[in-house]
Amino acid sequence: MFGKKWAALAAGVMGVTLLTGCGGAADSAGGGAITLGFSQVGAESGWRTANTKSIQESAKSAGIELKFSDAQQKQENQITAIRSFIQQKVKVIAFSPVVESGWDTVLKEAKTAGIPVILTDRSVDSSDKTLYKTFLGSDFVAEGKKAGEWLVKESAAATGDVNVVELQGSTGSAPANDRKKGFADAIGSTSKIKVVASQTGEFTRAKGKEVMEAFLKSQSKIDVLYAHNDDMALGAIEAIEAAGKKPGTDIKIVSVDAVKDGMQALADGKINYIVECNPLLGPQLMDLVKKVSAGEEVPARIETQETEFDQAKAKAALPQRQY
Ligand code: GYE
Repeated sequence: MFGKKWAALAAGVMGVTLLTGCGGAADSAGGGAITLGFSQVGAESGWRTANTKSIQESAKSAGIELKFSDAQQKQENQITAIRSFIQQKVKVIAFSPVVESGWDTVLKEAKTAGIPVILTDRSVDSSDKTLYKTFLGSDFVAEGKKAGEWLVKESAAATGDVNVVELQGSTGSAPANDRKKGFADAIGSTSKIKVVASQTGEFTRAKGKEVMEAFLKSQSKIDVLYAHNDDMALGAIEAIEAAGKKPGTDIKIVSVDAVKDGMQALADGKINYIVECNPLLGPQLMDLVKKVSAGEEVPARIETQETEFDQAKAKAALPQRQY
């Protein structure tokens, strides 16, 4: 009953074998898996770990051959990785830029080599928009604004000054620049809300803890901590507790990301509000890689869908949280 089908299938397989057997050059130029060179920022946070996993898993299920490189927070490592991808003649290059500035030269090299570039998660400040095909990621200004708007509401009844300390992300990165700006814009018209200290915590727990310890020593009154990501907030919580204060009560905390550990601290009452930033960009990225390598047009900007969490919403969402 299946005889004919099997015969046809076998012939097909043989055909493919024959084609690949005598057409090596044609194979590497056209057929075969798409190769994607991806340069990641590093492994600084829970967000980043979830992002890396999403990219690796979705490349696998999309049948895309992934060349993954970890820049360990250094722009020069990313530039080296991109140059090596160009040399290896990958089909598409994607990367999440550590900082916003200084990309024009290497992006021009990719363009000259005819390799399309996709920016994921973070953008660059190049004025020449033809240097990359699209930018897939969040609106970080909007995230900072949501954090600020929450604080304005939260402080509505306050009669005196509301003193805020800010833990910024990695210096020069798009999320640090934009989350600072969005927050400042939102609290701008409320003069009682004052950012009394602002310093980088490099998006890590260890640095968040260290800088918060310094804030607690140098500031006589801290009402609120605004952390540009959950990991820094989690480090700061340790510092606050070690100083004999109650995070979430004595010092209110608002952060960005909504990774599992952050959501747990929110559900436990140690954080007060989290603005979500979605790291699961892999499936959308692989879709774009396929389109771009087929020469199809793609939108210049693709924004991630996100929400916000208060303590009750975090409790409800935690059991299904993937990362
Ligand atoms: O919020 C932070 C990570 O670029 C959106 O980088 C990303 C940020 C994220 O280290 O946790």
